[in-house]
Amino acid sequence: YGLHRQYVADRPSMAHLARQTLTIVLAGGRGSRLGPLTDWRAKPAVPFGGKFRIIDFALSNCLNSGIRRIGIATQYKAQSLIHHLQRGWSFLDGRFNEFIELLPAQQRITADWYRGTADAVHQNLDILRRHGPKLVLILAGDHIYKMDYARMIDEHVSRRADMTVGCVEVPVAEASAFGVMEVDDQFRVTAFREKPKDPKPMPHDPSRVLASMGIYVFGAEFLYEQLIRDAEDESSSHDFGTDIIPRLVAAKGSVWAHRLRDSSVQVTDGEPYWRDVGTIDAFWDANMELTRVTPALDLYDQDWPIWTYQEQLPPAKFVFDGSDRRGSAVDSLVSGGCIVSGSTVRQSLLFSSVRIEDYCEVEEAVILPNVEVGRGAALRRVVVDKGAKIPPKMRIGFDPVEDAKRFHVTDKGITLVTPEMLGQQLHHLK
Ligand code: ADQ
Ligand code: ADP
Repeated sequence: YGLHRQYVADRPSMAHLARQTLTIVLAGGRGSRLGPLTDWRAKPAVPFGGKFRIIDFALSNCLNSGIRRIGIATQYKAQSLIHHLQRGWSFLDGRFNEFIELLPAQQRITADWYRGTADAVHQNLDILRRHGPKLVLILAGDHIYKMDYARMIDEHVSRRADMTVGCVEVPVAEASAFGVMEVDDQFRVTAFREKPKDPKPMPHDPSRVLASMGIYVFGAEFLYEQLIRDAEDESSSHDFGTDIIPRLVAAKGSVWAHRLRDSSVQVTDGEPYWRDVGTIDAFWDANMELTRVTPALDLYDQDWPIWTYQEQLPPAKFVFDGSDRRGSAVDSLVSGGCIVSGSTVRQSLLFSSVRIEDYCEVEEAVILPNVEVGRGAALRRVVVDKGAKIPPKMRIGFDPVEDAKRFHVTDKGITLVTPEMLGQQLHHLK
């Protein structure tokens, strides 16, 4: 007891640990399973939830966790992401040693772009060292969740871990998309395999595996040593999941798992909310969930706000055009600048400045900003990309065979419509 008390007394506060931490958000991947949605933008820049971009969730978690030194590694199709970060996330104050810094791939060490996630951090080693953090938190910029990272860091420090990996339980059927780990009863990682074909389920539940969230805490010096060693290894693909973690676990390093369950700021049905919106179906599903009366992801929680950039726009407006139809939306999220005129919108998300003309039916639709839906059009189970103009009377989502000729129809029957599929050129887009 005496020892324990002394330890607790010596222990830095979570706020102190958060201040000693620098975060690198990995935002350079392709996210290729999102198909045409990521033709022109990186996955972290994909709009989500009526007014956010996917990366806003990881960044908001940082701020809400007290972490205010953030580097963002960008590479693939970064213009839209950079644009968003510059407009929405440039408010941290350098005078207080707070910053959000862009770390574009720029061939600082060799002639290579970021080859893998570990290489993306390694190529910024000099920048990391200059900031001199004690701890480094590595995040993926492409998941939707709320998490208090200070708790994960606190656990890392109190366990005196070399590395801590954030984890969640996922169904066995999805395991091959993740790093899958085995842990002992203290949650020390005893085995780790990246995207295994024959994953080993959790001992108490054969239907689930413990999956890596792709987020990690390291002591800074330990991380630097690992990255330098990895960079010298020519057989490595320079990826945390494929190379660094399996190597550390095999060498019986002190690698621990931190469950989102332990530290989640909200738990629904016993499972914390965490979504990898990696496919169009998963993207549509996660957006649709938000139209429920009490969705698992509460965007209205003032204690854990999600920050974003938003344009100054007039309020959403619903017009009764004087004939037989009232403009209305039910079970829907409607952003600023939208006008719904003489049409009904059900179970849908309208991002900013969407116009719905008279006599339209819009149902289970995710409509990104600046879309126009012409008079008499009908949309069902669709995702409409930014700036598309749906011609009057066009029906989408009723005949999958017809739709597949022009648009992108998923296995689940969700239709993705982009301006290009409608033959609309970039210079016509708003
Ligand atoms: P993956 O889903 O394969 O697995 P990955 O493609 O490595 O994820 O991307 C992880 C993050 O890093 C993303 O935010 C991505 O944008 C970014 N990224 C990818 N390549 C990059 C590069 N070359 N430069 C900069 N950023 C890059 C990972 C882990 C798994 C874990 C899942 C959880 O490897 O173990 O289960 O994430 O989703
Ligand atoms: P923004 O950054 O303007 O908010 P998005 O998030 O929709 O826009 O990102 C789309 C990005 O892709 C923009 O930079 C846009 O200029 C670019 N883009 C869209 N369509 C094309 C195209 N057909 N050819 C080249 N670039 C395109």
